[in-house]
Amino acid sequence: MKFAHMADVHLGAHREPHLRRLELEAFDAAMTKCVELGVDFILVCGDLFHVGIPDLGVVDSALKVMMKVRESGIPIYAIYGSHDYTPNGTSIIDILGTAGVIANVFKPRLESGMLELEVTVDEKTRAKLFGISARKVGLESNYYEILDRAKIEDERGFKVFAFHSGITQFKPLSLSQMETVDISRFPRGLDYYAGGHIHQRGEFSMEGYGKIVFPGPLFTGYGKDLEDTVRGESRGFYLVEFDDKLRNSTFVPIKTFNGLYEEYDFGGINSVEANRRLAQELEGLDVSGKVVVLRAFGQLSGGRVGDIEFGKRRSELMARGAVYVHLNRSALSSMETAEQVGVGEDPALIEERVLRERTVVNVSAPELKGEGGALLGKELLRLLRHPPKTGEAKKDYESRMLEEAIRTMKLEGVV
Ligand SMILES: [Mn+2]
Repeated sequence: MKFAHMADVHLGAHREPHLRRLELEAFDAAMTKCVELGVDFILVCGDLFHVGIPDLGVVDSALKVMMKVRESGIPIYAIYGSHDYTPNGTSIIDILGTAGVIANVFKPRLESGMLELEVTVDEKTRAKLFGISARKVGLESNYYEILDRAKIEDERGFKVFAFHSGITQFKPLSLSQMETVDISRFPRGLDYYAGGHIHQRGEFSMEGYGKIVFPGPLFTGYGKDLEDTVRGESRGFYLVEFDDKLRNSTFVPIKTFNGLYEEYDFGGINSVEANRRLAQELEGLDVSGKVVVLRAFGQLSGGRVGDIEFGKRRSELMARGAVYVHLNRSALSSMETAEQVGVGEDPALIEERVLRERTVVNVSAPELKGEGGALLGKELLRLLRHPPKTGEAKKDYESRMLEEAIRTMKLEGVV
């Protein structure tokens, strides 16, 4: 028997039409591959969509792909990822659940202060699935701290634990800022720990626990993912073979796109020279049909970062047939202006960094300070990013946003 384990699909992450098409093709290719491989079920460990209320065009395309899988008799199980939440509580994941396209395996029940997870038994294979969704970071009690582990550990048979969070012991160096869960908070002795959230593939093992796997993004989320994919990081999902025990788990790569990665050290030269050098370096490159990532770094000896005509170069590359051009100037600065341009950095990471730096304000409310303040700020920003619903009047939209902001800040009854 076998199942497919994927995570961080981030459908709808890309606005650029060509990338959006490739994103859908990768999802289609992965799902088609699952059918060909004859998997008994598919498990998606969070962030199936990039946002909780995605563009309906994206939903429609994704649904067509998933319906093909469902019509082949293959169930799709999922948990909520950090991107799947919505402020009002109903996510596309719930809607697809109601429609019977996917089944949410996070079935929590609070029993005298403890979080019990109800098991999902896959009908055909009798595999037992336990899932824990990403929590809204910092704003509600940590599921793991109140998790009834013994109940899960006592269950017999082939068991899978689906989760969407980093594990402290296996955190990649590049994500040192990320909040993670200590492995000791996980139930022990399950056969397979199906992870999500970490956008970097990894397989781990530890005494007392079965195989722990993070498949990484199925395609490419954004920012750093794009850079890593272009630099040759393969993307895909895991094929997990089992009977009453885990027999094998292998990575199944999916074709993403052809990429070209170029980086330039502009340290010690001025902006005029840097601009000239950039134009010259790009001249002979074959960019046709490729996703191009340009990374510039170093401290210019004079002039401003803005003097370098990145926009113009991007247009030229697009005119020469590049599919998409991504600029990373986060490590480029100038001695003259000491400016730090964050363009190309992950928006989420910029937000987090700025919020962390700025929450040292002098206010009396402890929840607005430090780590908690940064998390609350992040949550508010996420909320405010939600556009009005189709046909929603401005007045209704405003009062809904206000209401949700008050709830997020736990100020009900106060204002
Ligand atoms: Mn993700």
